[in-house]
Amino acid sequence: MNQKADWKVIEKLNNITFEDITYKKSNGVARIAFNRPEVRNAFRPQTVTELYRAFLDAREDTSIGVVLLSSEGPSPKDGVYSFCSGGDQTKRGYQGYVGEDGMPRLNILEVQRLMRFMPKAVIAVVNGWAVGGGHSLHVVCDLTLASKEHAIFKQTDADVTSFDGGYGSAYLAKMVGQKRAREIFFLGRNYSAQEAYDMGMVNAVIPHEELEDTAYDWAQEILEKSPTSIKMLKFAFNLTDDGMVGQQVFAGEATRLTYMTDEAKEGRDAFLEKRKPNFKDIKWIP
Ligand code: S0N
Repeated sequence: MNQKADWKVIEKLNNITFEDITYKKSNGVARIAFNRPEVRNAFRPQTVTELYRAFLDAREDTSIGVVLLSSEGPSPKDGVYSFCSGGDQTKRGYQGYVGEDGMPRLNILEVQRLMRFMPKAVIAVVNGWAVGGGHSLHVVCDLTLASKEHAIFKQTDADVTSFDGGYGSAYLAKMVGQKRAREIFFLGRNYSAQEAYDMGMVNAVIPHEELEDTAYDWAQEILEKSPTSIKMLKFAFNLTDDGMVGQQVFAGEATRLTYMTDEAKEGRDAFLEKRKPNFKDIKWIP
């Protein structure tokens, strides 16, 4: 593989100038990275707004098939690498994380849903601490690659009373099993990349220096596959865990595929021409 990346940096989208994240694209791959290394890439409301905007752009861009969720670093203060340390606790108010508009929000959950339901593969590139809400984000990603030397997985939600009872915990349990998931949350220990791999929540442990290039290679490998297959497979994998919403997302795509048939064209045209539809030439294929 090893197709060289030719990144095009996107500094702003519409009225949002990216400060808390970096966003760039190359050959079908979008890379969205936390950029607050001095606070272990904790997300404040502004970070979440920027994340949402970038993910939305990646979803809408038909040239993009894979999104890498990564981070910048290490910290200029102490040289420590961090993927993300979750919600910025200095911004946590009485009812949520409070941004410039003074409104308390938990809108990282909207980012989680965007990642979960976007018809493209999302890969977590965990180059350091993945903690709290940062841990949850890696869980929501379709795949996770982890730095052999620097990745550390840890759940502090029960330490700071800010817990993810959704995908971050329940979906994690589907991945690593109930006992392990409860251990991760109830004890809040540190787990290395290898331990996370052995538990089944990491796809590969990669030498730190090769992590970003490897993630790009994995993305290129996925991009060689059929886009519709990747989309339908992602929604199929999601379906059983997402209840009626999972069915809705999967079924919407079935409707879209049906739109592409002569049968659907006849149904629409008959209505527009104010006549009865004629489906008699359509075969009832077993
Ligand atoms: C990441 C940890 C383990 C790193 O430890 P280390 O290496 O010893 O560094 P520190 O000295 O602790 O930190 C360096 C500097 O960074 C600041 N900082 C780190 N994390 C945060 C943070 N989350 N918020 C604000 N600042 C942070 C430190 O204060 C320090 O600054 P200085 O240099 O000025 O002293 C360790 O840092 C750690 O444990 N961090 C806290 C992790 C945590 O508890 N995160 C919150 C957990 N909860 C959530 O994220 C939930 C968020 C949420 O919105 C949500 C809500 C409902 C449902 C779902 C979610 C969801 O997101 O999933």
